[in-house]
Amino acid sequence: MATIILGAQWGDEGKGKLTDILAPEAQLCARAAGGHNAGHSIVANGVSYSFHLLPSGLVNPNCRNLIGSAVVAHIPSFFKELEELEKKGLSSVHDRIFISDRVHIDLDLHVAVDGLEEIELGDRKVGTTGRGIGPAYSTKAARSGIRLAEVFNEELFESKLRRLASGYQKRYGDLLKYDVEEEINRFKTYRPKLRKYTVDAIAFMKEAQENNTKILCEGANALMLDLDWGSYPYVTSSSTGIGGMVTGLALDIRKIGEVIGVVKAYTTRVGSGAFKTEDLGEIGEKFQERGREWGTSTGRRRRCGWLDLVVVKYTTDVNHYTALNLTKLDVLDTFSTIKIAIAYEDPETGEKLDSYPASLDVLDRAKVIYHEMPGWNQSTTNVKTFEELPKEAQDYILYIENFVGVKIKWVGTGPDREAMITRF
Ligand code: 2SA
Ligand code: MG
Repeated sequence: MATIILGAQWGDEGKGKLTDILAPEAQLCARAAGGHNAGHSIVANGVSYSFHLLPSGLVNPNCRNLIGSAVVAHIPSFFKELEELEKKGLSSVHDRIFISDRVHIDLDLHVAVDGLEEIELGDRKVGTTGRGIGPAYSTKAARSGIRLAEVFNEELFESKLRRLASGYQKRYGDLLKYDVEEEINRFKTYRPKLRKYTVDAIAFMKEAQENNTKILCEGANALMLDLDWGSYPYVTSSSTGIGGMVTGLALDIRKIGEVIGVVKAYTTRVGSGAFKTEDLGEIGEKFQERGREWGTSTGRRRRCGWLDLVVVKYTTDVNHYTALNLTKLDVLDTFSTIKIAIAYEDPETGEKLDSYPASLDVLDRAKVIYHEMPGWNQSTTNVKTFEELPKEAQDYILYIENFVGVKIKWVGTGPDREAMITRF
């Protein structure tokens, strides 16, 4: 059976913590898409581990881990992350990580191009993580990308890489700070080391699913950053929703169990793009400080604002969650009034928009309609049962559940692993 964890906003909802809680039961933990742009930290046995490209099931010594076929893998980061986990004392990481031979390589060339593309966009820049993700997926879509399987054919790899590099060189000239021979040489060292981890992910997943392995599919980024469904063009370049999971891992849809949407009790976003409930004043600052809202991969300060249920409902309609995990409830502990966005309205006609609009113009113009609720003004940190929560906090949870139409199974009440209410 597969349990799927997905981000229901713009990322950093706290997917890592739920993954960590569910990981002890999992025999296999898999990433389907994205690359080392993802980021979360997990605290286990007093040690803090950072994950970017690797699946976080590595913290569980009994869990095998797969980097699925729709991931773009930056090989130096793969080795560096493994090394760091090993240094922190995680056992047998090298024997428990597998990588699909179909992943596309996120090259240092792509990393260099990422920065140049952002400069070219000027004030329309996406605010990427600078990890080469967009260029790597563009190369893949243009059908000139390099798959891991091809890395093992030295001649083919080198000729494809030289061709790619010369294409970008023509476009960017001296602006491109990149030496193709250096990258080719680096791969001479990686090539023999990579063999051991490389698998045919179809056979790997088929075996796992036929044997009823407990699989945890770890979402990266979030649906509002999805290439098809997100707030395009301010998105990442992969499929971050349920569809991307099925495609990236060749999941047997009859063996999908829970699809969990992770929702932060307020909203954050890093990078550019519309954010209707963003608060640039005191409230946003309070979320930022109380919620420790800094990017785990790039250290960027996250933009903050009230919970937007138009967004959460929209991602629910795409991802079809069977349960929700509401996270960081305790960050709201000190507000006397709490606001929730429940609709967008056309300011001229006063008409309610049906859903999150596809057009940036419509989105920009839209007026946000808020529902106000009384805050609870007391600490909920480390509360472990729903009944122990103040009445106003219970009402907040029930309001969200009712609005979205999906049960909130878990509620996060603090950074500790134990600070989680499991309702049923
Ligand atoms: P990219 O680099 O091409 O994927 O960037 C495109 C957009 O996607 C956003 N994005 C993210 N948003 C939130 N968290 C992400 N991961 C790291 C984290 C980010 C960090 O967990 O903290 O450390 O800054 C992530 N990755 C991509 C990005 O901001 C662009 O808006
Ligand atoms: Mg993150």
